[in-house]
Amino acid sequence: RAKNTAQPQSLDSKTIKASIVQHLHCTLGTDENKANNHAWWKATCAAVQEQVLEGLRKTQRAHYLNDTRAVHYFSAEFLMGRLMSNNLHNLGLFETTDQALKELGVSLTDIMEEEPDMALGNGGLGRLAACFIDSLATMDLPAVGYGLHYEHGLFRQEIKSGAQIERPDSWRDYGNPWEICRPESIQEIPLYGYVETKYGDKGRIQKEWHPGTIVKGVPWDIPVVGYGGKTVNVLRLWESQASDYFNWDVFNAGGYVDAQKENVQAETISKVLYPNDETEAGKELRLIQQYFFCACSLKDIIRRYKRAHGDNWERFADQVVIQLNDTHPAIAIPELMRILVDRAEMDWDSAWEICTQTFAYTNHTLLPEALEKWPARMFEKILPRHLEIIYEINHRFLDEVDKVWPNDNAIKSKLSIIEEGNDKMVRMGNLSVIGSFAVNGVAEIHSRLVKQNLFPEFDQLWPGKLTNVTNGITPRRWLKACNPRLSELIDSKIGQDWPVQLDKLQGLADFADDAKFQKAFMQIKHQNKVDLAADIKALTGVEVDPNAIFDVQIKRLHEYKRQHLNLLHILALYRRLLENPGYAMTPRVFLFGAKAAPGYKLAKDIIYAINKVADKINNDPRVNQKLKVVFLPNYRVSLAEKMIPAADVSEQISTAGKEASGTGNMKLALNGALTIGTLDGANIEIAEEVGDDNIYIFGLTVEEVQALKANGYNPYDYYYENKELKAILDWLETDYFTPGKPGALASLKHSLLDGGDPYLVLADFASYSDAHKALDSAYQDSKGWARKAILNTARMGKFTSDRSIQDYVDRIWKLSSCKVE
Ligand code: 26R
Repeated sequence: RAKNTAQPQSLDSKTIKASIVQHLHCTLGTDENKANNHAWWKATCAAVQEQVLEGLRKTQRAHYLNDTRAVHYFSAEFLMGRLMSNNLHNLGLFETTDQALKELGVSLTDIMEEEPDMALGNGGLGRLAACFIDSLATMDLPAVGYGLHYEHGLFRQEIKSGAQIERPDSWRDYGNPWEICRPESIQEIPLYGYVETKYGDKGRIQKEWHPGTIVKGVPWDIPVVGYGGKTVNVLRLWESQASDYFNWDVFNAGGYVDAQKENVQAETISKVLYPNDETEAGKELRLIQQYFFCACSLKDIIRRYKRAHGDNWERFADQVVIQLNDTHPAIAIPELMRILVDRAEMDWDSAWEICTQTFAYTNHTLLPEALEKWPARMFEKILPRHLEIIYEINHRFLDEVDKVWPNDNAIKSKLSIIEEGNDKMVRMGNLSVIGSFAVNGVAEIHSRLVKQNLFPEFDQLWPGKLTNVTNGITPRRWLKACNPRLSELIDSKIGQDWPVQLDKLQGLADFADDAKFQKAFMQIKHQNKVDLAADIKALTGVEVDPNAIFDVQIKRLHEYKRQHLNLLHILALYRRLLENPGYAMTPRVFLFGAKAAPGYKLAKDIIYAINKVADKINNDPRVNQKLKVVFLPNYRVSLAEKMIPAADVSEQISTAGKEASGTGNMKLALNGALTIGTLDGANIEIAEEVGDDNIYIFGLTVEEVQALKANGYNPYDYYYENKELKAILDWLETDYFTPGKPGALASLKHSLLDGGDPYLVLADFASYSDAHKALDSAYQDSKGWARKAILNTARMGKFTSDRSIQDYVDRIWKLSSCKVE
């Protein structure tokens, strides 16, 4: 487990106060009397940023002087959320700044609400990247995050008459105080065009790519402050701009207006984050985005390497490791080959040796529709030289395959980077496995399935290359910063170093049966629920009782995550209450937060159904003392930070085998919520840690899912056999929830019956309902529940992202830490 003794440093409140006021005057051009919360927020950011930049300078100097090996985390997404609270906590300046602002008559909590979320990611994969760079800095590891500087992050969700509407997210409209533009590190990136074959001396064939256009990559650096404030790494995000150089001719020919058209095209590249989660769309612009940020980042890495090592490539793989966050940056593999072979004129084998010692790849999903494939023809148009290189990589690889499985064409076509057919496709997963020295899944079960189902032959070909690194979350953001009440209670019992030694939470287990501690723990939960209830009222107008069980499902909307299973169970409770007003149940508030991909019809239908059912139930006086349903719009990191500390129950109910890991499951359990979940992803490891008495597991296992599907699953069997289930599904076809619009919720029923219920919602319904009954009666025993909740918090040590990062360091990256100062 990670060893880290970082302790926050301190600075006095007078100094901070002076700095904030100074920035209010000289950076914001306003004063204490005129400033609104937004101005106070910006002035405070500027004051904090001074400390951050001091750390950044020292860190960069230390890394340079020590010529450190570094990890480069390539990711199309970084879901950073807000940075103010995080930076203050990591610098150890939270209390002092709170005090300084109080003396100025300003509330820190209020001004923190001014900060827009940096929503440069879709969900799990993007947030994982953000937790990882926090841990890397905290553990004093040399690391750079590389990604795209999207002008618009994930869309803002509004709910109009129950339906999702997407609005653009403009997080930088009023400036981002944390980022620094680095024009001195601009890169130029070629695209399109054709390849010329030349015959050089000694008969050597030289390839020259004549690009059709060139775009400029402008780097923006976001400092990443480690806990304790010593190491400050950077997240470098690339923005696309038109290259002046390329527009020169058009411009001189009097084409000022045409030149502006070129600008628009170039600037489109980093304009917007694709909002698809787990469904590949094969859009040209997305491939260009991927190449653009990988090419910029590689040039940046090579420039830095050459500054220390000149033209000698021998030490490149000793100094540089690149982690590919899914296949989105896999194009970096042929790009590095192109640089080495075409530009550095290295022989193929030496270049390939360097490549395959540099890259490592993380797989985040097994869903077939999420596995990236690009039409070879599209590839040829945008990146003609890269397609040639991929063919060459593939040719040499298939020769190796032939040595192991002679003349086996079936295996060759399965392992080939190219999927043959009318429209040839480039399989980015295969390219990633072939071009990397390590491949990992993100939870034990997921990694087992990667080996057994996704890449079994690769596992045979290269034993040991496929491995597991279970995901984690940063306890700084997901406990210390978001749940200050609980953090203080924990400090008082086990000391203050748990944020960097999360195993120490085990010490809380000693108090799991202590009546006083139970009371304090549950009172904090109650206070957090009171706060959330106020937010719910303000955001939706719905009143909820903090004495009810707060049951939370927060994650992207997807059939495999089964928000509709949750909804069917809510309908069952509603029906039971209508049929039997005395039906024994603890009052319950079901809370949802979820964005649907804009093109995912059924996901949007599920959001609509949740909202319509919520409307009906919340306004039905026969049940609304016992049952409430709330869909909180625009789920995002900053909303998660409010919901998680207030949750009693965590819904982790994906079909077994489909959720690679999940990380929300870890955040909720860490904050004392009990999981109701399937044996899927990291739920399995959470159950191992907390113990069977402290989690509600239900449903089919991976093996049972496979068996049921193999035997021919028929959802109608469950429909006709379970009267309650039938009544609920039929209810959806009436106009009970959508007066005057019968059938408005029917698509849900149809997907579960005629649609074949691909995620086995009906098969798991009865077991899910039973688990909820067990959970409800457990809640009746308040001491018993308090004990379970405390043990959840106490036993989450394994899931700190510091442990994940230590696993990567030991097993994949082989990095050493570098102390700053
Ligand atoms: C190809 C494109 C459309 C696309 C595919 C998949 C875009 C985005 C994704 C998101 C996937 C890769 C993702 O976020 N996966 C999640 O990764 C988390 C971190 O490892 C896991 O916890 C979670 O289980 C998994 O769904």
